[in-house]
Amino acid sequence: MQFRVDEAHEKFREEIRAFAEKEIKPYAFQWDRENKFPREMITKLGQKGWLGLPFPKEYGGAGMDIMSYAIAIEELARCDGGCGTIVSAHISLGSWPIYAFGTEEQKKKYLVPLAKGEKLAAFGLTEPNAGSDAGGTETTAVLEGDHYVLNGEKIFITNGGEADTYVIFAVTTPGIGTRGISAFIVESGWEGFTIGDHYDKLGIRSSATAQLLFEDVIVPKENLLGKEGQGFKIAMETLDGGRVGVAGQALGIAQGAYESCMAYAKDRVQFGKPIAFQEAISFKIADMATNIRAARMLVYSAAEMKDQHIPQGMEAAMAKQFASDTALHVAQEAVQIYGGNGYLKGMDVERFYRDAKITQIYEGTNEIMRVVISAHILGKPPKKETPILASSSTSNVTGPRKKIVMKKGTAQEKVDALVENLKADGYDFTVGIPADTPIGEAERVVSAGKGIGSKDNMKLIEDLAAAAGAAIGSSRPVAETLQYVPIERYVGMSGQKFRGNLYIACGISGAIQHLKGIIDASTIVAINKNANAPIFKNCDYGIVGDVNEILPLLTKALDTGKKKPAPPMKKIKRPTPKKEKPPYKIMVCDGCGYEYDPMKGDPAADIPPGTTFERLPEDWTCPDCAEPKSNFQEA
Ligand code: COS
Repeated sequence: MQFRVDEAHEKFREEIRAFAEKEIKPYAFQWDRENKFPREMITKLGQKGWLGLPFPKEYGGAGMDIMSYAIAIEELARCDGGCGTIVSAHISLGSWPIYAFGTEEQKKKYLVPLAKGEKLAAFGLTEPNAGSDAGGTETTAVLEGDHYVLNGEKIFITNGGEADTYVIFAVTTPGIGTRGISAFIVESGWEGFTIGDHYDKLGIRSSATAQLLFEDVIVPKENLLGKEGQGFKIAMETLDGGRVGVAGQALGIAQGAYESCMAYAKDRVQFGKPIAFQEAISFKIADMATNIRAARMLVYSAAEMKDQHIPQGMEAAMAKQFASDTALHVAQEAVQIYGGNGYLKGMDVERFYRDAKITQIYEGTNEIMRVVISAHILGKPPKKETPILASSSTSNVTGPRKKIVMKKGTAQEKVDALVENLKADGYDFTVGIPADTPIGEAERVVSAGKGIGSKDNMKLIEDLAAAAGAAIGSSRPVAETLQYVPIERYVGMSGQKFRGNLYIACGISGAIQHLKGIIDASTIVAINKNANAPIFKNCDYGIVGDVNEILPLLTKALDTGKKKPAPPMKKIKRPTPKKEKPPYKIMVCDGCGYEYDPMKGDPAADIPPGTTFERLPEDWTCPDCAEPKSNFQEA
């Protein structure tokens, strides 16, 4: 294995370190505290050409190597982990796949402004049901003539809401697993593409992370990146390369924390000498330095391999895993060396400690890194031959649900249909519970999300709760940020869990953190004007409509005057899950009974795995008896 960092690289380090010391370090505390995206600093980085650092000059880049890129991310993160994240996601995740897989037209149109720093990029792979198991993608792109129609949701997207260009992964051929996923270039501002929740994070708070929502977004055919079905490989190869960036970021965080605590340890005197010279501390420093050096070797050697076009998937995973573990350990020890001072807000080691944690989690958890590394060493574990059904529309966070969503008809018709269904399920609206019943004990809850709008509209929730005989709940932002209800009324993963029968979610989009709090509800009703809101995939009954219009009608329909006290709660039974049918047709040869398997294709006839029956060439014949394609019947 070769390894070198030459003078030119060290000169470049000096340059970018000087930039980070001047443009990042003084502001990092404020950006962290205010969760503020450093737009001005990013513009300056772009003007220096560093947002296109590893791309060729002909595409607007700086034409530098991957080693310089790793050094750049390290130096930015040495002052602020979040800034490392922004740039690494822009270069490695958002821009690189366009460079590596884009057509000449796509590169000219999208890569050039990204590399010049005129635009910012993001990468949309993760979904509620597709995190480490990226093959579980549920976002769909359906080809209709000269365009695809994109529908779905992406979560935890770095640069989400700040970026202009997004590389998005979606299923184009359902039912065939990873081979049915394709990649697309999507622009911000396209109709139906909206930014959902911005996350309030533990660390890397200067970087923006948001949810992306796609509702019937028209994506021109020419924005398909690579070929149809190539998306998973594009994602995997992008992540393989991108891990050099995260590893560099982790290394920078470790370096920053190390330098800071060393300076403190030399200055702080206890028992008559600087604590740096107390053995307990000097040994910590020795261990930190050793681990940082080992991490640096791993990061730079993976970068060098990439520069020399040597496959580096395993080495990048090793670098990411080791450097991120080092970052967290070093930052933790740095806080320890600072003692009580290190526990205070405003101390850089406190921020480094929080920033470090994410590097063990994102762009592939360290557990996945070990899967990648061991698969390189041992080969892939054997897989079952059964077709992988893409976790289709039936999979959701809240378990099996009826998903009867009323989109058409007048508001009154939708409300009438909902009330009829609820009564048929056994709900008695002549009885009720007090509005302030603790969420964990309530049989029914009417809950408000951000979609409720202004505080005055809480009257709509109060009226509906009274008419439905329910307690009042809310999503987290409504209780915590907007403070429309007391904090103990907030339902969700980190709030109160609803275990009763009926949950009516009003203006709640259905972030996974909220849905985890209502998993045990017998019946979930969703009312939201965004037909694509994730809550609809997680509800039994849904009304697509404006809360201002629907809630008064529903209140009127459920109002039975003064409620009798509800009897002790009896749990209403939930629907049982339906058996999943393969999402493709099962086609069988009339002549010999051979069943065509899209997961296998027909290698002898050069038909690749992942080809559905419909896409087989018309002159294709049965591999067993040579009957023509037209003699196949649906089983
Ligand atoms: N480069 C190129 N192709 C790859 C690849 C890689 N690194 N890893 C897998 N592939 C290909 C395989 O060769 C296989 O191709 P064929 O269908 O032609 O055989 C296909 O992709 C599916 O591979 P596999 O069956 O190994 O996929 P799995 O679903 O088992 O996933 C892991 C493998 C776990 C490695 C993958 O899902 C992964 O990396 N997950 C983490 C995702 C991640 O980092 N998420 C973080 C959010 S994004 S910021």
